[in-house]
Amino acid sequence: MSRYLDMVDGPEHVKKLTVPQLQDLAGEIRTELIEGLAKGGGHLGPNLGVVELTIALHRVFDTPKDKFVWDVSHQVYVHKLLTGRKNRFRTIRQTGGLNGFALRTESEHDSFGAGHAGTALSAALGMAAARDKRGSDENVVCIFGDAALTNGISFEALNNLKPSTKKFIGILNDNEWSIAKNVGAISEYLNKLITNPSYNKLARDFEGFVRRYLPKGDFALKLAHKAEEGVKSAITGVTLKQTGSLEADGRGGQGSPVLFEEMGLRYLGPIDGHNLPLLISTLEFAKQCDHPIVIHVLTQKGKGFEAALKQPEKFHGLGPYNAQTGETAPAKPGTPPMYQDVMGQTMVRLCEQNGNIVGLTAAMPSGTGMKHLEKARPDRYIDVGIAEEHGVIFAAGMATMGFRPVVAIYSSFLQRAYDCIHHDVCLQDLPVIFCMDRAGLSANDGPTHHGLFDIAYLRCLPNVIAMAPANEDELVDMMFTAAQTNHPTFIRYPRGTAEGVALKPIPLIMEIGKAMVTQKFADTGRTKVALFGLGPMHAIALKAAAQLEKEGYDVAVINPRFTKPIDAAVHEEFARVAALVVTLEDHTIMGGYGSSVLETLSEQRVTTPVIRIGWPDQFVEHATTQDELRAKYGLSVEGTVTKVKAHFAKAAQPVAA
Ligand SMILES: Cc1ncc(C[n+]2csc(CCOP(=O)(O)OP(=O)(O)O)c2C)c(N)n1
Repeated sequence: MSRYLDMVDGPEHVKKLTVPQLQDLAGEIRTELIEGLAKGGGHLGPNLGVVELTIALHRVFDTPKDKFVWDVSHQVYVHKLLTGRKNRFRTIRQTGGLNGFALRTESEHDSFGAGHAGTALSAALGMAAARDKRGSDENVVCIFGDAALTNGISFEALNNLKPSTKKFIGILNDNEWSIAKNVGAISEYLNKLITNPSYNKLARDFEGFVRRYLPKGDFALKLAHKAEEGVKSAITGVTLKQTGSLEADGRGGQGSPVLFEEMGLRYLGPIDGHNLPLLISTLEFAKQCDHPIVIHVLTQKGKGFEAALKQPEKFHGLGPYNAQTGETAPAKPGTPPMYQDVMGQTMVRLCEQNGNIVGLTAAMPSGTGMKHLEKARPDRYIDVGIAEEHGVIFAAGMATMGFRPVVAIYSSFLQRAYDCIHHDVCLQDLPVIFCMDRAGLSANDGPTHHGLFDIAYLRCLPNVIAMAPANEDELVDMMFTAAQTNHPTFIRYPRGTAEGVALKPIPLIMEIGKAMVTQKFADTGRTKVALFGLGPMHAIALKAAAQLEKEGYDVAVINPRFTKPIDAAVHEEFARVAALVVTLEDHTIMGGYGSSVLETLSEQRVTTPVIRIGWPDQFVEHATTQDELRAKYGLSVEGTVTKVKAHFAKAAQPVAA
């Protein structure tokens, strides 16, 4: 039997199906998500949670004229399936395939790209304001999660809503989870909102609207009443805890019980986000409202897949899994540990030795490895929510009181806290330690998640010490070293498995700014090439050296370890005797480590040519594996060897007359 999904090539086809047919479509989409992602992985749980919501959105609104703005946009897979991309769906997050997030260049139905949390409300508000100014009539619908509300930017947008527009539709997709369990007062507040009996009053309020606006008000009304039951059943599914009532306005006064209303948004909800007819009628209603409105929708992360329901954190985003059981393959014996786990386990060791160490994550306990600390030393572990700026300034505050906070944030997410690094940490020269995971590529996530800019954005800031370990043992050394510096200290390391070297029982405290010479010149009289391989590129430099030696070169390999301060003496020493210097970094070439080598050598009047190997001055696309992208852009053994040989081949050519 053919599927309704096969008939849907665009949102116009969603509009042709009856509600029961759409309910069947929801089931088909769930199957497609579960089966389609099994091979390559992806954000399964969040997408299973928004199936009915996305269908209802496309049933009621008309993209691309109407604009959907999704926060983070990791939950747009269903939207992709319904907007002409279903035939390419199984290529998602793979080389040449669909991107895992909303991407303006991928489809006219993706009105705003994202990957970082907390941007949707601002972007949508900007669109609504632009629409009002130009006098057009498209609807702007912003879909944001409960964890997006832990982010400051979301509140900046809400604060600015009233003066910005009269028409705006927000959908709060509340599933109680961030990647891990959502944290903080806002999440407790949302819980109170759900469990508070005053929602009945709100539902009655909705009733009045429905009577006034909808021709088939009776039908919608029945649904609204069902909503109340629906909410309760949804609540049982979502296992909400009763967190107290909201008799007043949540601030101790006797005004509106709902914060959103104070911000200028009419609040509707909570409603069951898996009840398709209810969602459709509520969105129809929202469409006709001539004032900003927010609909509080309760959904279940992982809905329809037992394994995902049981383990929402694991199924937020994962690699390949068994489509029947949800099982994932265990790591092959002998696989090196993940850098993130080495970092988390080292935190536990550091805390044992130093009573002032605390670990901080911005909603990423598993991704950063801080979960190890959470488990072993909950008293030393802090999750601030998706709040990178706050987290960095919070750490700065703790540092003024004698603590040594270790802030573990992915390189690309830390970009958001740049001013906090500058103004609150570096300017006051506070000893905050930053562990920057995903420094380098996050291949299948793509450009929103690649961490390719941190060396450049940090090396211009005074007081910074910045390092990059070549392997997991050096990561441990660097963390112990960082705990002894009295300055802002940054450690960048890549996503995924480490090199597989043994960890020394007692970590080495490194001399700040000192490189390590791994392989000296053999002084055989052959052409000398000095390879400076930073971080994970050190291993590539070593392999390239072996090949170049076979080709007749005399090759030295240096592990720079520090990008600030760089070891000027070692760079000068090797550059003076080499015929060619090659710098290798898992970072954009523009302003990165290689640039600092060029500056240093120029200052020392060393004129040896320098080839910089790194990522080009463009946003690098997503791909199935990091190795594919490294090969494509020449950050590989072959790429290095080819560039070196090409350099000398060109040098040997006679100069044209
Ligand atoms: C600035 C930033 N920090 C952290 C992340 C990592 N991250 C991706 S999704 C997510 C949780 C989102 O939760 P929510 O908005 O409630 O959506 P849900 O997945 O629950 O549907 C986090 C922390 C990010 N994308 N951007």
